[in-house]
Parts: sequence; structure tokens; C-alpha cells
Amino acid sequence: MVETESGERVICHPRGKKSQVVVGDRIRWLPSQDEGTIEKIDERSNLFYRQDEMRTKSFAANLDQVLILIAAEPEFSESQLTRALIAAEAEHIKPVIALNKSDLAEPFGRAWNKLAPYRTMGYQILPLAIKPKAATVPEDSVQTRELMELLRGKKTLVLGPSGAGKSSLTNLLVPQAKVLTAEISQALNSGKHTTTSTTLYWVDEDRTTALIDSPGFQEFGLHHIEPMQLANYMPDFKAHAQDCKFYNCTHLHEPGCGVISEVKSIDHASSISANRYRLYSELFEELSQTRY
Ligand SMILES: Nc1nc2c(ncn2[C@@H]2O[C@H](COP(=O)(O)OP(=O)(O)OP(=O)(O)O)[C@@H](O)[C@H]2O)c(=O)[nH]1
Ligand SMILES: [Mg+2]
Ligand SMILES: [Zn+2]
Repeated sequence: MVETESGERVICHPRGKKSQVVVGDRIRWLPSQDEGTIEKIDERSNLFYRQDEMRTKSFAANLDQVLILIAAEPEFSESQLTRALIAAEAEHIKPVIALNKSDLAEPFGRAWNKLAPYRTMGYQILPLAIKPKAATVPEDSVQTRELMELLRGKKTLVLGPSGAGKSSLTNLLVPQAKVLTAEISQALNSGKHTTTSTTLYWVDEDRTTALIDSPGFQEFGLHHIEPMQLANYMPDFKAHAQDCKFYNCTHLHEPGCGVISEVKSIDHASSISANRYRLYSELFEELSQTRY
């Protein structure tokens, strides 16, 4: 689907067999009858993607920021959050974290605490109640307005696990979009993969603020990232990696490692959580296996 200068949306077909085009791309196209042909993709300022073992999955291009939307329910995976953050850092795209479903007080409190290390390392974290179950939280809350401020004039990819409320957010800010949403499965504590394609919606009539709704992800492969670069993309690690004795320190076993000594610090609370260090070690291992 291609949007013209005047805001019309036209079905276009890629020239050649395989489509390289992703949401957010600027393209050159030629009309043919009532549809069109994509002739050329303009150079991208960035491309947000994941790289699983077998394939590359592009989310969107030319983004101003990524909103990682997680929720009190279903419980979010810290590993997937960490991976999404690393992918954003690697592409120099600003990530913002939002925790939805603040009306579910108890699981929300737990999830909020789980996010403490991410707050400490400098990420902005917004509490939200996009579509509260009971009317305990007004829908047009201060929080929603704060979020709107953050989105204004920008192109934002909304990313997160199934059931977090990505499409509900689209419906809240773009009521005419009427995107399909669905209850999560309580039995599986997971969403139902309601959204199956990535779509850009304009929030305002002037088309300056865009939200990109995407399908919930389960796996987030980072095979495009060098293991030695990982610490650079993790703000809590980066802060201490500069103290390492060896310039090519892996922060796994070296003597004089700034990261390890921070994790093991006894004179103050470590700014690198045990969980983050475990996630780093696992990722390092995983990303080293496909290389030699
Ligand atoms: N309790 C509560 N439920 C919410 C809130 N926001 C959204 N929901 C519900 O969460 C469920 C999932 O919302 P969706 O918007 O479909 O989630 P999604 O992230 O688009 O999921 P996928 O399309 O499967 O990736 C729906 O039943 C929503 O009504 C909230 O603030 N509180
Ligand atoms: Mg959805
Ligand atoms: Zn080190």
C-alpha cells in the first residue's frame, strides 16, 4: 500500500519477484490502471529489524523512535525487552518503554518493579492505561496526554508482545482506524496474535504524527549483531566497560574487567542487575555460535 503526496492510498506491486519494501519507506512508483508499480526505494535513514536464525524480519524504516509497549498482563519477558532495546540502539533509534494496563494494580506493580534497572540505566518508562477494564482510570488520562506529547510530529513504531495493547493504542489515538483487538488468553497468559501486518496510521490530519502498529513478536533474533558490540548497546554495561583492562574484554571472565567488578561490587548496590548480566552472557554465547 503506497500513500501519495495527497494522502491517497494505492495498491502497488514491486517490480521483480521479491519485495524489499517495508513500512515507512519512501518510494518512486508508476501508476498502471488503478494500481501501481514500485520502481525504486529511496535511501533509508534507518531500518529496524530482527535477524532470526533463518530469516530477516524487517519491521519498518525511516523511524524517529520505537515505542516498546509491554503490559502488566501478559507478563513480559525481560529477555525480549532487552533484545528489542539492543536492536534499537544498534540502529541509533531512540527507544521509549511504556508499561500498559496500570488498572491491573497487582501485576502492574510487579512489572513496574521489574523495570527498575531500565529506569536506572536512563530509559524513559511511561505507565499507561490504554483501555482499562473498569473505569478506575479515565481513558483520556494525564499519562495518555504525556504519551501524545512524546509522539507529536514523529514517526513511531509500536512494538511489543501480543496482547500488550498496541492496536488498542492505535484505536485510542486514531479512532477512525478501528483496528481489531482481542482479549488475551488467560490460560496461556499470552496474546492471540490478532494483528498480522504492519500498518502506518496518521494521528493528525496534517499527517505529521504517525503510529505504526505491528504484529506481536515472540522471538527477537539479534544475529546481525557482533557479540563484541553487545555491551556498547547496553547502557548499564557501557558505563563500566570503559574501566576494563583489556580493550577487547568480553566481560565474561577477564581479570580487571570493569563490568564484572561492578556486578560483584559489595561496597554499593550494583548498577548492573544480576538478570541483565545473565542475559548478556546468554546473548554473547548465542551470537558467538553462528560466527567463527
Ligand atoms: N485491563 C486492561 N486491558 C487493556 C488495556 N489496554 C488494552 N487492553 C486489552 O488488552 C487486550 C489486547 O489488546 P490489543 O490491542 O489487541 O493487543 P496487541 O498488542 O495489538 O496484540 P497483537 O495484535 O496480538 O500483537 C484487549 O483485550 C484490550 O482490551 C488496559 O489499559 N487495561
Ligand atoms: Mg494488535
Ligand atoms: Zn570487561
